[in-house]
Amino acid sequence: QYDLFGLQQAMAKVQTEKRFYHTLGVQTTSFAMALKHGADEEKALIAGLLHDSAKCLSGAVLLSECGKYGLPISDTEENSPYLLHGKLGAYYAENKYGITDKEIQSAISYHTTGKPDMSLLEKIVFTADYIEPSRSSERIPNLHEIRRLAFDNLDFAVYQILGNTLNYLKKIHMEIDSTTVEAYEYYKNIIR
Ligand code: DGI
Ligand code: FE
Ligand code: FE
Ligand code: FE
Repeated sequence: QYDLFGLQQAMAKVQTEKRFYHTLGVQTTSFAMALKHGADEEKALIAGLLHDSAKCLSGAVLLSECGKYGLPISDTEENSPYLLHGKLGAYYAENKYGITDKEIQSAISYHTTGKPDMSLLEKIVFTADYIEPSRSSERIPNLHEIRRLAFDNLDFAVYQILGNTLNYLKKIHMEIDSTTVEAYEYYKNIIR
């Protein structure tokens, strides 16, 4: 149904080598997680492959592209334009790469901040992005545990990732998107 090889070649063209390597890792990890959790593995594969299609753009270009296509830009996104690469990536998935599926688009759109009550596909892409093989346990001390949780207790994995992310952002004094906080609070409340 999807032209996997064509889409891979398209990503290789718009990404650095390192980013493309990460992309292939997220693609395969999303696929494996879909098999484990009973999600549509084809959708997981395509969402993983396209999730960072707008990642290799400068902040200025992200802002101008979102402006051009009428995508909403929050104050936090204005201050940290890289947050827009999910939303713009979802737009590109539909309009550059012909992916009309709304579930795939949404998984791409929310892969950076997460959100409360994510769909299974959204949780898979959000988590696969964090645990794919090229992520380093030197930078993420509990990576091994999260990799196991990704297959055994997905909601708990999502909770751990959001907790790590918030701690990291606080440590480096970055502005935190309200969606990231809402997602964390939501998963904190449902894991027990
Ligand atoms: O694009 P990737 O690097 O593969 O991964 P990603 O899209 O999940 O982006 C990860 C970065 O996003 C990481 O440095 C943390 C950051 N991030 C997540 N939530 C927020 C955030 N940055 C800001 N400023 N605010 C947030 O709420
Ligand atoms: Fe990303
Ligand atoms: Fe992520
Ligand atoms: Fe990514």
